[in-house]
Amino acid sequence: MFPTQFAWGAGTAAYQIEGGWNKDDKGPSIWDTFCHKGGGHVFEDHSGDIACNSYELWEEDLKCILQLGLTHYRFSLAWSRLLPDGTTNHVNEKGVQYYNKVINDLLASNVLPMVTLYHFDLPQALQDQGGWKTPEIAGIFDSYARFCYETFGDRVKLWITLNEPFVCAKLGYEDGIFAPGEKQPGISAYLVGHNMLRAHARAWHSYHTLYKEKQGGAVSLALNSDWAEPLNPTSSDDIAAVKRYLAFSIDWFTWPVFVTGDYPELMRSCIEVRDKELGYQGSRLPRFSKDEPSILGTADFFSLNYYTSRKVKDEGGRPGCRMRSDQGAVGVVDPTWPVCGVSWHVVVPGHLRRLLNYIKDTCNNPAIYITENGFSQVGPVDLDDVQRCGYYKDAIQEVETAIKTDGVDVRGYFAWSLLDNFEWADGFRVRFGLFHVDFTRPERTRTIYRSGREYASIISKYKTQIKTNN
Ligand code: GBH
Repeated sequence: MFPTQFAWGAGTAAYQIEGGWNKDDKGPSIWDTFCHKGGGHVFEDHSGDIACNSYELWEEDLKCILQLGLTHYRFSLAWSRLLPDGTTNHVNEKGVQYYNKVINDLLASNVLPMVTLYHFDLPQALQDQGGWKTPEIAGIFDSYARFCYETFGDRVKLWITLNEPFVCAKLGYEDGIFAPGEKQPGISAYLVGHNMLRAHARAWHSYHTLYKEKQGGAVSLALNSDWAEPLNPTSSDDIAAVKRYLAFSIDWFTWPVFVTGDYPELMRSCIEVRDKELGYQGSRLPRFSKDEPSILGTADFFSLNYYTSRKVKDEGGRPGCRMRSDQGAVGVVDPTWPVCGVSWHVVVPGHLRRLLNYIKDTCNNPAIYITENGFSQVGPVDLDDVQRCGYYKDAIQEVETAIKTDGVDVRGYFAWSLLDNFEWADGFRVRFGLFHVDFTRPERTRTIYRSGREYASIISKYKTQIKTNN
């Protein structure tokens, strides 16, 4: 039994579904650039130019949402569709109209919007000025956020400022496999993470000073993390490595926002040891300035994206200047864990419950929305995706146990994703949808998977229970 008012949702992100990459007045984003430069950065040089064409087919998406019986829908705004050069100097009214229609249609259908301001698609014009590596980006993001609160906040009450700063920083600047594709290991990711936290905090403070009273909504940022366990549970080195692994993934962002207002000491000390060895004067991990608005306390709820798990082994003495060497730990896949779809994705349902408890224990028992959790399919399309059905059932069961048995304050569950879509560097090869999308047809026909029907029936069972209890 789930609490009354539990949010049952599904999510998408603008670049992954909208298409219309240069329709009307939209400006390019770093993902447009990254895909268009070709060279195999993205599987078979796929791009989100058309994707699910949700920019033109929103009403088809709405039908899917209604078919599932969702209470909430999470989607993101394409910053450069609203503000083509990233600044409020120029507003694209067509973009405003598009999102107004999405929001109004949802509300008219009794579905509540959860809106992400930023899901990986920085306006290219801002990237050209240094993007997330420059301190100025925090103020620019804040202006964009205020514009969105002002324009949509009379109707949107759940806001996510940034999706997964960890992924933006690490995949975009450490590994270079996501846009903007920069590979400056051991340096830029820390800077990018830092400016993302500053940007988020500015936008949270703006909401609370200027809009909270009038609009009554809540603002957070979406954090992702693997669950981690020691490779050898009797090795104290591996146990210590797990602590470092978590310090460099989830704690990196939760400590500043929920715990101390600063990075985990463990993370700082690991990096500083290596700084000295490498002859750096200061630290590569920036410090928060006392003259800026505080980072601590800038989340009205916890937004968690969870997919997978790793076994962690110590590799303490590894030389070099990389996040991995700073951390002295590496996560590996346990060969006995079932893989779902793509190779990074091993599924251990009980680990969602453990991660929820970890957040409860380390972040002062926050209200938690699971804003992403899902399972993919690769290879031939199989609408009868029994395995994914099972994974959804198990995951949701673990959430229920975390609530009932462990007292974790979970307020909602959002499946990822509503639709098969552009899965970033994996292109259209990896399908996370509850609905299949036929990318070979101009209509981009949506067809429900068995897992979509399974999810719909879980939601409808919940709704019946709520009715009978009232
Ligand atoms: C989410 O990130 C994103 O928010 C969402 O947009 C995306 O569709 C969803 O994941 C599914 O991937 O082995 O180097 O290829 C979750 C974090 C980051 C996990 C990329 C998988 C692949 C790493 N994901 N990572 S790699």
